[in-house]
Amino acid sequence: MKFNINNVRLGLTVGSESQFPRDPRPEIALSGRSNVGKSSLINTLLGRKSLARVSSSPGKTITINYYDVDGKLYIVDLPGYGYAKRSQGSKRSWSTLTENFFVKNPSHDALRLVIQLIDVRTGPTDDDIMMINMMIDNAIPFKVVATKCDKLSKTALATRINELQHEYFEGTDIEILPFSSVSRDGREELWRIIEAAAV
Ligand SMILES: Nc1nc2c(ncn2[C@@H]2O[C@H](COP(=O)(O)OP(=O)(O)OP(=O)(O)O)[C@@H](O)[C@H]2O)c(=O)[nH]1
Ligand SMILES: [Mg+2]
Repeated sequence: MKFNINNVRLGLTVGSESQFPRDPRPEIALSGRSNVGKSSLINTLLGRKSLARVSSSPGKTITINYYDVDGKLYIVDLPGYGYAKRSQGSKRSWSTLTENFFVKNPSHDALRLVIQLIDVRTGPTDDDIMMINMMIDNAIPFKVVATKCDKLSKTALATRINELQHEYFEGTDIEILPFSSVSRDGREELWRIIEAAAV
């Protein structure tokens, strides 16, 4: 499916499970720890500077934001996890809402793909690995994308991606896609993946 990305807007902001959309429109969700670059990736994909809010104070908003792409697709910005300074209560509401997105969501069948972000330099955290295992266990299709690749030189990047691939995903069909919201590297390939998934 192709999309006119001049026709995008924030469609829905969901703060509790009763607000999940019920329409069958395909959804692509962004998952990853706080500050990994989910909102920046959405802005890069959609060619907007500040459609999705890039956090100056990470981990504050605990809502799930649905970006309406051309009336045909939702790109879903999930709240980031693993933000250490968050209060206990706010950590709990993170996990309840996000868990419900995956398990109690009336439009569960609309979820076509989760884009799981990892920081290219840090590599996957324990929480990232937990997310990936949850998606494998529940047969949720996902793609691992390494962000902030502009922070490494070209050769260091190739080495690092190889290293991560071998250390974490050896013997699986999981393939890491390098991405940068600064250089926009990986944008075209990610669009192809989204277009193929959003059928
Ligand atoms: N150099 C570089 N910085 C990036 C990149 N992507 C995001 N950042 C920076 O990383 C910080 C966090 O980016 P966000 O897009 O807000 O991260 P997020 O995952 O949406 O964070 P939460 O909303 O808190 O979950 C910001 O300062 C961004 O400018 C990237 O590809 N390269
Ligand atoms: Mg964000």
